[in-house]
This record gives sequence, C-alpha cells and structure tokens, in this order.
Amino acid sequence: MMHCWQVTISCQAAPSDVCNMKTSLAFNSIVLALVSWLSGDVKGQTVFFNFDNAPLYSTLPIDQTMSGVTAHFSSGSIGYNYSIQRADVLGFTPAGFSGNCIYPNQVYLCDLLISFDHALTAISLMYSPEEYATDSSCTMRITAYLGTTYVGTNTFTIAPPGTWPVGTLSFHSAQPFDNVIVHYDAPPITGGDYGPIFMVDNVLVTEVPALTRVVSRMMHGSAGTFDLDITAGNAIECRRGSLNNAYTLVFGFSNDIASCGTASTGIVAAGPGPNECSVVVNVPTGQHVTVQLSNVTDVNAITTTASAMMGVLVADTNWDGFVDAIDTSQTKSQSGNAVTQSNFREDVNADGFIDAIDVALVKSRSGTSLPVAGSASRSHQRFPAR
Ligand SMILES: [Ca+2]
Ligand SMILES: [Ca+2]
Repeated sequence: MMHCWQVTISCQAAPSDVCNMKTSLAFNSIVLALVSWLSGDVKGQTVFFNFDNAPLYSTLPIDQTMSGVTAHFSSGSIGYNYSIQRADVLGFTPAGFSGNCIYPNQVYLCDLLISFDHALTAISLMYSPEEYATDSSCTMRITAYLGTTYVGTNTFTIAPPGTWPVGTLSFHSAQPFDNVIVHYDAPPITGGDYGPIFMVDNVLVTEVPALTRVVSRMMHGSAGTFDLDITAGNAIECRRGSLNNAYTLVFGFSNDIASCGTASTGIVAAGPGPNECSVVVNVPTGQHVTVQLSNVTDVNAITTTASAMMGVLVADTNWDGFVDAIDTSQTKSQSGNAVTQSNFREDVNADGFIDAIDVALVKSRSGTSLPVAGSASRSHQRFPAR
C-alpha cells in the first residue's frame, strides 16, 4: 500500500511569505485528508504526532499519546536537548511545518530519540536542518531498534537544498521496531552556511497489527448477539453450539485486515468488521479448542499470527468447570428475565429466552465436567461464583 505523507513542495519561484502560506495550506489539506482517513473505517494502524497539544517551551523528555499509542521523545546527548517551540520560532515557518514542533536548544549536534509503547512497522517524520542557501543539504539518518536489537537504518538528503529546507526521513520494515534514533549524519558536502541542528514536526507511525480481543459470538434469537470474551484463554463457553456443536470465534485486531490467512482448525473467513477474522469451529462439550491463525495480513501487508483457546462445557453457567445444582439454581433464578449482557450465559440454548427449557437442559447435563486444559481430569475445586 502506498502512503501519501511524503510531500514534496517546491516554492523557489514565489516570495517566501506567499510560498509559506501556499505550502501550509497545501500541507494542511493533506493532513486533513489524512486525519479523516485515519478517523474513518481504517482503524488504528497509522498514528500522527504533530506536537500541537504538547506544552509550549517544555524541554524533552515529553510523552505524546495519540490514538492509544504513546511516543516518548528525548535527547540522545548529555547536556544538549530539544524543546517544544512554535513552528514559526525562526520568524518564518519551514514548508509543511505548523503549530508546534521540536526545536533544538543549542547549536551543537544532538540525537533525537523516540520510543513507542507499541511495535511499529513504519515511521516518517519531517525535519528542517539549519542551512542558509547552501549548494547541498545535510544527510540525516534514522536508525530503528526493537528494544536494544538493531533492526535497520535509512538516510535522506534534501534536494534541492534551501534555507531551512524540509525533508521527510522515513524507515519501514517487516521486522517490528519500537524505538528510533534521529541523527545528523553528515553536513552538506559542498559546505556553506549551516549548523548541525534540525527541527522536527509531523511524525507518522504505523503499528504492527496486534490481536486485541477474541470472543465466542452467538445470536440469541430476537434478544440479539452476545459475545463471550475468550481473550484470556481460560473462558468456558456454556451455551449450546449450533449444528454439530459449532461456535463462531471472532478475532479482533488493531489494524484492518486484508487477508485472514489460515486456521489450524475450523473454517476461517474475513469479517464481520474490517479488523476482524471469524473462525467457525466444532467443539463437543467437555473439550477445549485452540485456534491458531497464521499469515494474517493487514492492509499495510504486514503479516502476523494469533491464537485463542476456549473450553466448552454446555450448561456450566457459573464458569467453574462442573455442571451441577449450582448451575441449575442460577439458571432458575434468571428464568423469565430478559437476556442481557449480565445473564446471557443462562440462556443456554441461545434462543433469546431464559425459561424452563434452559433449566431442563442444565439439569440434563448435571454431572459433566471440563478437564483442565492439557490434562485428563480436574479436581472438584470451585472458582468463586460470579
Ligand atoms: Ca458450574
Ligand atoms: Ca433459552
């Protein structure tokens, strides 16, 4: 998939004020389009940091959280640092910069470090080096790590150069990374009037797709659809499956998914949401099922895997691994009530009503149990009733 944040704007023919206004408008419209794209159906995969909500004049380190992703910006040099300043701090605004930006506190070389609380597959940032009509621009370098493990590096040199020209430094990798070093790699090869410093704005990152939630989803007649959250791996599904003990597991991801890949068991299908994959599995009562999804590929062509486990014990309404009088009395206590988020387990046959049929079904299963996952039996030790 192509990304549209690499913006090349040429302004040499226009007076600087007009140029800045034009480029600012041009970039703002791109940002607006991007933001609407981000807030639309495409979910969570790309996050934009523009520092406009960062406290003005504050010195790094600072944390910025956007769309659930936190970026930690800090200095890589002892004694030298950056701070949040207005993008027009120099008396003009570098093309494409706006609002607030990251600005050097001194005239000496200083690495900028950015670390994230999510694994990433791509990053891009705008930078503007201190250069005054030099014949060439400096070389900037971005180097990515996963923890302390080197992942890769990339450089960029602005062409054509200018006065505080603007470039886009980017790195992408199928191998995840979670922190980068932005480094002033080499001055303009032709020399000239420059300093080894730079300002930064508009950092865009793309998250690695992550499994966020897995549920066992069932339609309860006219009462609606109810999800049993099985993300933690210890859930017991107590509702009777449809034909051939069929259950639908819905895997939710942080990113929209282009291909759901293959499932270790069951039938996998895309959806129902753009960031979801569904797997229909057949699980007789008293058994566990583990579903592994391989080659799940997101809309950025990044591949991941996912796994979920669920126990099935029909009529174990209180989720303790045994069907007994406690489940019967719990089901009786809800009989006649509307099916809700808090009692849908007692609609054991999932027909949208909690009634004598459910009570009879629970009674008929009394004495059955679910072995502890990975073992042949379990002791009759109770979990606290819900
Ligand atoms: Ca029980
Ligand atoms: Ca029922």
